[in-house]
Amino acid sequence: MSLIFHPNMLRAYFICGTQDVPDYQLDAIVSEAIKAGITAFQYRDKGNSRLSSEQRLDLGQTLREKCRAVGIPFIVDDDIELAKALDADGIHVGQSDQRVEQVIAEVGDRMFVGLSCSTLAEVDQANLLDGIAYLGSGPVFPTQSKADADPVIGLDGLTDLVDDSKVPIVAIGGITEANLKQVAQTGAAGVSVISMLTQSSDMDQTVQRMLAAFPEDESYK
Ligand code: TZP
Ligand code: MG
Repeated sequence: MSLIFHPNMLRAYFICGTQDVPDYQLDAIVSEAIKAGITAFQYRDKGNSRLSSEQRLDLGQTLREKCRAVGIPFIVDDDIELAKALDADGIHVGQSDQRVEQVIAEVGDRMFVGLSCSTLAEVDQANLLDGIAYLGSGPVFPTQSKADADPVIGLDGLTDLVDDSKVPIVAIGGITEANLKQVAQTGAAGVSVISMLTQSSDMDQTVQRMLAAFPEDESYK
């Protein structure tokens, strides 16, 4: 059984893979983040460090079970076969990945779908579709974690996308404890982060600050 999407899942959304931390540390880091109270985890494995499909399945299974044990969604980035094999709760795709219409048609009945949108034109396109649960928008600020990131959209750019989108938006890119409150003021439902958590010296405190900046939205219940 996979979890039904809820916007509160976007409050403290952690993304990690072997491009962010060595594979032998992933399990421990994700476990620590889960213990600290993240509201979603995305397994995103890209680039040179990418594991073989067998290894991804193996590690993914471990991470998937950890998320299941505490009832937070396990989301796979851009790998429909892996998402299916791991019975993921969600799949996230970018604009240059497999077309979102195809993803919705193939797995939309068994997992929720997230889409990256960094321009108003992309949000307008997404608004025409049914079956997208949330959008991921950014980079809001410069990021060290993605070499081929789109141009920075800034807080004003993010606000425009939030105002335009018919589904909740999770902000991404360069989010730190110092800018969390400003990001929350844009109307985003939460933040998705890599380095803020992988480089945190106190994960409990970092996650608490994320949750405090994005209080649980009771109106969704
Ligand atoms: N997509 C847009 S920016 C980004 C991704 C995956 C990287 C976010 O990483 P960080 O370390 O939170 O800036
Ligand atoms: Mg992608």
